[in-house]
Amino acid sequence: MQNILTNAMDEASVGLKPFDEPIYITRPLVPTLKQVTEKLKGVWQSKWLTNHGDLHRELEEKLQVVLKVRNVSVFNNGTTALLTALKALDLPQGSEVITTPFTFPATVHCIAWNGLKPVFCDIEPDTMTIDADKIEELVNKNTSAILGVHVYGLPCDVEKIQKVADSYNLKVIYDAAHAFTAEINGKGIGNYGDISMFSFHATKLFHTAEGGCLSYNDDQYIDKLYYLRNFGIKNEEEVVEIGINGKMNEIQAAIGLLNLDLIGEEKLKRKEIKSVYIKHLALLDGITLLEFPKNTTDSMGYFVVKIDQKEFGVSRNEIYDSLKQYNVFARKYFYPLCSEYEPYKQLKSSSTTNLPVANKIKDEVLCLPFYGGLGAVNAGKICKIIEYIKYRNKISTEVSV
Ligand code: T4K
Repeated sequence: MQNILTNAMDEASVGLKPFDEPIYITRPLVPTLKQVTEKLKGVWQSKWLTNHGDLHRELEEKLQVVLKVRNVSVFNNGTTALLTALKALDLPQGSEVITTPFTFPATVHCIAWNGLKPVFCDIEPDTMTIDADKIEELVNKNTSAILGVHVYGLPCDVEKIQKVADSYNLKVIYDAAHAFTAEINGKGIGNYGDISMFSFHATKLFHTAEGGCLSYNDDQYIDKLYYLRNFGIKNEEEVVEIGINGKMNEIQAAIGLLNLDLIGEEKLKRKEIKSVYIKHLALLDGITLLEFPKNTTDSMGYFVVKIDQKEFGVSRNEIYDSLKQYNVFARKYFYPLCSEYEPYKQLKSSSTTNLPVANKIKDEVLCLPFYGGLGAVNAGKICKIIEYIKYRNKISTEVSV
């Protein structure tokens, strides 16, 4: 078996050796230290480090334009932002929020931390977002809201979801952590639902090291969110809400303002990497590439493939493990499903019969390294490694039969 491999397509003949440095799923955009120091001069002079400083305000104003939304409230991270969004909606304690199991734990934890009950709905096979056609059957008299996730930046079926919500008087919240600058027909994704949350974590295309924001059209949330984000304090003598400390500090805001200037170029670099991945991987049987619907824009946060083990010959897990041997650290976002986590696995809606699509897809998805600094050449090399993994398996299967 070894001989056949060596003669036909061994690692050396295709120029494959592990990367010298680990290749991670992403690397954060960073402005130069000089730029950061320059930007922080005013902060140091004023000694105003947090609590709604000038840079915090400037970032909110700029984000309204970039995200094409009416209102933006920035937070110290996306999770606090989402927690606060749910709090602001005043949903009845113990009521049910229909959501997706195919997401980062924060989405579902925010529901539970608010004293609400998550109810899992299956996902749609192509976009992997909550299946809008399956929401209605989960609605009952205790349902108060729907929390959709624009996973990998792929928009949920926002129109259908709104229709169900309107029929049953439900609130709609979107976790748009992955969807910075995503649009539907030219409209900023943060305009849909009652409130949307964006994450500005270091692993996101646009980041403030840690951070996040809420976007919303209804002005009634401006003051409410302002108070909730700052312990409920209205003024020195009045506390009007059961608030939290969700404030973004000036150092985070400074990084954000500088990064806003960098994301255009970063997106172009990612576009090139995306086209290299597509060119090579589209040729391999058993790999499905994610397609963004025509009327939507890719926010360039993730590059995701789905592996059909039967067709590809190798499972997603084997590819993931084999890539590690080449110093490539792909990620299985989102495996396992949130419905399989200890705190949620007993829920009725966590049953595999309720979530057949999500349970299939969780074993198929693989997020490949995707960031400008990766470069087209390295992206090509990752494709070659994947191709080699497939080929190696094919040869060994042929030899063993
Ligand atoms: N909703 C959704 C749908 C989300 O995906 C997230 C976060 C949230 C809500 C919550 O938003 P935040 O509260 O975080 O704002 C990462 C991120 O930590 C997390 O923010 C993100 N989703 C999730 C999808 O990915 P991990 O556990 O995979 O991160 P970690 O530390 O393994 O980092 C991944 C790779 O990134 C590392 O291997 C190397 C690279 N990296 C990471 C950091 C932190 C760097 O190069 N530099 C860095 O500073 O969760």
